[in-house]
Amino acid sequence: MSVREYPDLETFIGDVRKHNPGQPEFVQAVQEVAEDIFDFIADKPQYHEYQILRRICEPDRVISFRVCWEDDQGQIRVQRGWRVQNNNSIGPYKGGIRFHPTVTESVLKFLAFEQTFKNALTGLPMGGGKGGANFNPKGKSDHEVMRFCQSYMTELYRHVGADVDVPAGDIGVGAREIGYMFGQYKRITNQFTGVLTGKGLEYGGSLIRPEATGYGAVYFLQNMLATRGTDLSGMNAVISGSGNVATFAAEKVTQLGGKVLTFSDSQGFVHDPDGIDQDKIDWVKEHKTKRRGRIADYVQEFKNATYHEGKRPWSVPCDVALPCATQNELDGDDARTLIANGCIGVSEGANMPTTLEGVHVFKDARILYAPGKAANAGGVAVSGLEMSQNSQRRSWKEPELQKLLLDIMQGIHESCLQYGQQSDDYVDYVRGANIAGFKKVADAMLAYGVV
Ligand code: NDP
Ligand code: 2IT
Repeated sequence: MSVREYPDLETFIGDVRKHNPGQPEFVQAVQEVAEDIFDFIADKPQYHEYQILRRICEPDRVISFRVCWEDDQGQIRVQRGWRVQNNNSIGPYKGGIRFHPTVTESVLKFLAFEQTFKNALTGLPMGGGKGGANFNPKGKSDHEVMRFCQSYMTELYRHVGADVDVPAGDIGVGAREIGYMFGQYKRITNQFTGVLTGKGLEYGGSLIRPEATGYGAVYFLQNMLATRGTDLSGMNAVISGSGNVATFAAEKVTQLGGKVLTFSDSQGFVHDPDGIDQDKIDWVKEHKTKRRGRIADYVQEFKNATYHEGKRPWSVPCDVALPCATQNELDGDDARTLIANGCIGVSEGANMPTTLEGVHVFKDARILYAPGKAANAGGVAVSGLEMSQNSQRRSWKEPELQKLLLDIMQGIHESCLQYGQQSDDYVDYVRGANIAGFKKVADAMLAYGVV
């Protein structure tokens, strides 16, 4: 028997594509990882013998179910819900829940796959999972969202648990939705356990969880800039999105002396040449998160700003960019535009916001480029700390948590340096993150034999 699973990367990806028809996002995420792993395992027969790469690209299970709910007009609505339990080799499945009309099995499989490596990078004992539904919370009343969340959890509860699978928030799922889902879980099971993270502080949530993803992405950027002897102070930053991750990333950039120039949503982007300071960020948080408005309204409030309907912010000249909205929101042309305009660092708050072509453009240009699985791991890391606090039945203090977040982001940066340093001294953070994450999960899989 040959110890090589596949003769080359193309054959392997072709096989993944064949086995996952109509799932382009999943195939894309696998390809991005496999490009580095193929090379890394070339001289390591144990990984081939146990078919680790092939096995790691097959979720442990994909659960899909019907979610029925009643809208305010008394109409019965039907949505599809999922939970993808990708890999629990190093801990219980862990990862967010996304409610968005664009959610498909492919999107959730790519997210659960990415989550597996990301969670490994944090150094905490968490496997990878992701869930969601093709439900659009926009324009829905609180009661409609509540009924949907309750219905979703009425099926999900049998598949999750504090030591089994611990969901959290993602696009369209914030504190409100987590509250409704936790309430329903508690009601059905009569158990108060750490089955979800991102909870309210009154019922087992952790301090700094809301801030953690955005802050963490900026800490990672600071770590990258430090390798070139510079920092954020005085730098112009372009940020996409205007939700949880984008607004807290903007807050940290501002605190560290940078100037934020843009926010976006699914309709377009705003450019504020005066800079989006803390007061303006607070306005965006209130407007987008609490009142669920459109970013376009920003220009009514702040008159020097301009709104660009249907466009993304990457053409605005900047020193650093933080894509914090969604997958594939930055393509090869956007990457070339950023570089031509002088951008030296990109830190991904979102999951897979850059297309494969964009990733190669960044790497070829030798700029500082951190993939989401490294840069946005701060959120799930603090989720992991929330799990620890729930198990201990204690709440840790903010300074302690702030320090842990800083340390974890620095640790991930070091792992990327360890596996991503190239002969010309360039750090390939994609390669570093892929190999460091893969190695940990793969070695645990080897220890278990064929299961
Ligand atoms: P939110 O729901 O708070 O915000 C999402 C933002 O992205 C909104 O501005 C939204 O605009 C925009 N957006 C959503 N879908 C699209 C789309 N198809 N095209 C353009 N813009 C879009 O989500 P989060 O801030 O939590 O998540 C943002 C990204 O960060 C996601 O990729 C998520 O997976 C990732 N992430 C989140 C973590 C967390 O802890 N929350 C942790 C790690 C990663 P609109 O209002 O118009 O929908
Ligand atoms: O993509 C992500 O890492 C998240 N949405 C957060 C997951 C979590 O379990 O906190």
